[in-house]
Amino acid sequence: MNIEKIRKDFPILEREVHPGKKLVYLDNAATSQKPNQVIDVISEFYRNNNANIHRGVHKLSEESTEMYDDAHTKVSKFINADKMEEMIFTRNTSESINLVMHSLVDGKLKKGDEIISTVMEHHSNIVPWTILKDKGIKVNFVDINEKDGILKLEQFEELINKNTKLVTCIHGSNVLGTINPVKEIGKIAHDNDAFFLVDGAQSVPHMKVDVKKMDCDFFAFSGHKMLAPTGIGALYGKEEILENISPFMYGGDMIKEVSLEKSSWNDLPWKFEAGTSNISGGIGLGAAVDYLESVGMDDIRDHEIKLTEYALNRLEEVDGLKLFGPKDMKIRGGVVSFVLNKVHPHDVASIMDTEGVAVRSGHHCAQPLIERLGENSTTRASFYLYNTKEEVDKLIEGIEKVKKTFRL
Ligand code: 7TS
Repeated sequence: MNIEKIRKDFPILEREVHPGKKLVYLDNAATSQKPNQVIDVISEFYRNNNANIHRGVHKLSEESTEMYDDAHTKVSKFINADKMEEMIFTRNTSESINLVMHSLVDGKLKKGDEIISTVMEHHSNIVPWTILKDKGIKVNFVDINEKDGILKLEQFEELINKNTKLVTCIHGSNVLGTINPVKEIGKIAHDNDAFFLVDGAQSVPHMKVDVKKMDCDFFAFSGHKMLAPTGIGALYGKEEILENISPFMYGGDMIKEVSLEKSSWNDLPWKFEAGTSNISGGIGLGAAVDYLESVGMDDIRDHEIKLTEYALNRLEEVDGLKLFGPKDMKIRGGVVSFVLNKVHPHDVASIMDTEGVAVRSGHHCAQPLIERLGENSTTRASFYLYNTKEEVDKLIEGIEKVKKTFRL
């Protein structure tokens, strides 16, 4: 991988964020930066092709329809889905998970049913399930091993029973970096006739994902974390399941026929895409997939492993710094969370910012996990394909500045 060449594709990386301080962007788990190849495709679409899709017979409508539909095909191939019918575009991971929840609640989930999730989840894979308490649906949570932040797998077997209708888990943790053994977890779900939903927000951008090998029923992810614009996300679902569950939203484009008495639903995936879609966003997501494939997902993963190992080694040498998550890079992504003595993570992040280093501090929308770790918040650096070892050094220099400021 030629990092220098890759960096030239991302104009924002040239920015100075404070006088003399160039941007060191280490907040990729929150959102990624965008390459010219994605920015240009979107602006070209608006300059040349813009029209609504699936309704006009005029030239522009045909072009934009083809571009939008092609993006579904690209994204479905990217995660090795069988066909574009299994690829629904949404706004983001949160909407994808909400779609599954609403569709299952309408006919597949009833009072007395149970769901298994984990304490490692982002709020977007906790809240849609815990609100079902009002409907008499219970959620059980698999715990983590405190020492290295990996799931206690045996608890899936212990918690599952004939009432369990859904098992769900995060693929890559946005706090610990842990990559979960989704294939094994999916097998436990299917052996017990439960659906299996994976939150892939932090895995798809960073590694090769194969939904067929994983054998999940649903797989949710966000475009904005994988070089695409905000406001576009995706939900993969197995065709036979999508055919058999209710739509999430109703209205234009998701119907086949409408009378004043009843309606019938459009073919997949459009049954789940009501109203005018984020057409340019979808096309941008297709361009992001092209870009990631041109670099190579295996190379991106290797690069992130090297950077993370380097960062962990350097951070381990910092006195008073506590690190979270597994050490084994086979089960870890490029996310590094830490706390530094008693310095509040917001102070750490603010001082880092004065050096141009962008990191996130807080609970990372995973409050139950942060609490489970015995913390109120952490500071988090998260890497992507354009980050360098020199930027990791800047992170360490930032931490040294924090220590000096607080006389540690
Ligand atoms: N799931 C995981 C694992 C995530 O990391 C996030 C966002 C989401 C779901 C929600 O994604 P959205 O696109 O619907 O917002 N995570 C983070 C983060 O770690 N910092 O900012 C957003």
